[in-house]
Formats: sequence, C-alpha cells, structure tokens
Amino acid sequence: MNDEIYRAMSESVLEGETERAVKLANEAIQAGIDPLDAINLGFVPGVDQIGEQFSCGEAFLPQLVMAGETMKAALNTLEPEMAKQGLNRQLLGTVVLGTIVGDIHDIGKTLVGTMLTVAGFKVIDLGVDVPVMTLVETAREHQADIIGVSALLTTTMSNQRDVVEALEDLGMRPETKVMVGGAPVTREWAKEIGADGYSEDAVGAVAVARHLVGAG
Ligand code: B1M
Repeated sequence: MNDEIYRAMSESVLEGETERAVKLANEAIQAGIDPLDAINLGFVPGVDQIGEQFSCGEAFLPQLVMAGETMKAALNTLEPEMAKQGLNRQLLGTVVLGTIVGDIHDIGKTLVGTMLTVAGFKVIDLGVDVPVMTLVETAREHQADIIGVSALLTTTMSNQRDVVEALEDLGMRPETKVMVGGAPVTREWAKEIGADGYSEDAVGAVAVARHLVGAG
C-alpha cells in the first residue's frame, strides 16, 4: 500500500534531493506510517543503491555525500516521532555509543542510538571518529553497562578489537559489555574479538542490549 511513497523516498536519497526527502518523511508521519518502516523500506534502499553504484564506479564521492546528507535529513525529521513512542519507558541501562576512530559514517550508528533511547536506554552518543580511550573513559565516568561501537569500513573494523582489549587492560571486564555493529561487521568477527554482542541492524541492537543488561 505504501510502496509508492517508499519508492519516492529511495529515489530522493539516490538523487540527493534533501528537501524532497524531508517532505516525504513528513508525509509519512502524517499518514501514520511507522517511522522505522519509512527508514528501512523507504530511505535505506536508496542509500544501499548509491553505495553499490559507488563501489562499481557508477557513482562518485559527491553523490555519496549528498545521499548521506539526504538520509540524515530524513532521519532527523523522523526521529522526534520515534522518540515519542519511547516516552515513559523505564531506564534499562546506560550505553556509550560511537563510530570508531578513523570512521566518519554516522547514519546507522545514530539510528541505533535512537532505537536504544526509544527502548529505554540512556545513550551517550560520542559521535564519529571516536578514539578508543574516549569510549572507555566515558564508560567509566558514567558507569555505563555497554559500549556500542560502530564501524562501516573494513579498515576501521579492527579498531573495535582495541576497545575490548583496553577494557580488559583496565580491569573493566566483564562488567562493561561491548556491542559491535556496522555493515562489514559479522557475528564471527564479534566472537573473534571477544565482544559480548553483535547485531546486524538497529532493531536487533535493542534486543542484544536488553539481553546484555539482563532485561530480555
Ligand atoms: Co562510505 N563507504 N565512505 N560514505 N558509505 C561505504 C560504507 C561503502 C561500503 C560504499 C561502497 O563502496 N559500496 C564503502 C566501504 C568499503 C569497505 O570498507 N568495505 C565506503 C567507502 C569506501 C567510503 C570512503 C572511504 C570513500 C572515499 O572517501 N573514497 C569514505 C570513508 C570516510 C571515513 O569514514 N573515513 C566514505 C565516506 C562516506 C560519506 C561521508 C560520503 C557518507 C557517510 C555520511 C554519513 O554517515 N554522515 C558515506 C555513505 C553514505 C556510505 C554508504 C553508501 C551508506 C552508509 C549508510 O549510511 N547506510 C555505504 C554503503 C552501504 O552501506 N550500503 C558506504 C545506511 C545505514 C542505516 O546503514 O550504516 O550499515 P548502516 O547501519 C546499520 C547496520 O550496519 C547496523 O544498524 C544500522 C541500522 O540498521 N549498525 C549497527 C550500524 N552500527 C551499529 C552498531 C551496533 C549495532 C548495529 O552496535 C553498537
């Protein structure tokens, strides 16, 4: 039923049409479409497609940048609606979140943060290109239950391991759990580096985080 709006959303990202994406996001809210469906069925297919075009040389960096900006504008529009759904939830725990050092991709990480907040976690989002020790020290300062580390590049994935190792060196394990994610990250990788949790997407990240704090 909503196929047409989803297709338009995907196209707006593909074409880097920020204003159109924001308009479509608002239309979706008005039509009572679940914001998460708008993201996953509408905007994400567009960003995936531009990523594929980029990897085979059919699209170039400026188009990737525009697609990213468009996706972010759409997310910013949908976020307040998602936050509303999480009002009055009981606090489940604290998560320190960031995209690992060397990596500036923030769309997926931000979505994970929003979903965790909606589910009832206090999320301290440190942004992108976050040094390992900033994650660890912030977790210590706030007595966080979980450090969530996102990586979108095969070259930055390895830095996720450093987070686990730093926590071990500082005697903060096993109390401080580590959850990893991001497009190139796999369950096998998470296991190999000794992370406690892995999720393929933002919805799954909530289930994993709940499990890690013993709430589900
Ligand atoms: Co970049 N980029 N990019 N990029 N970019 C990818 C990742 C790439 C796969 C594109 C490609 O070639 N097909 C490729 C990586 C190749 C590789 O290493 N395997 C790539 C490259 C090469 C690069 C540059 C090196 C390009 C260059 O400069 N030559 C450069 C790197 C810069 C850097 O970080 N140092 C670069 C730059 C950029 C932009 C800045 C232009 C822009 C980012 C804008 C922004 O984030 N503000 C960008 C974009 C948009 C992409 C693609 C197209 C889309 C990423 C995205 O936002 N996806 C991407 C191709 C792709 O993934 N399809 C690509 C949508 C988002 C909702 O999904 O982030 O996967 P995702 O998050 C998901 C899950 O992964 C998971 O849940 C999220 C929601 O469901 N998840 C977690 C994420 N984090 C999690 C954490 C968790 C749990 C789950 O727990 C803590």
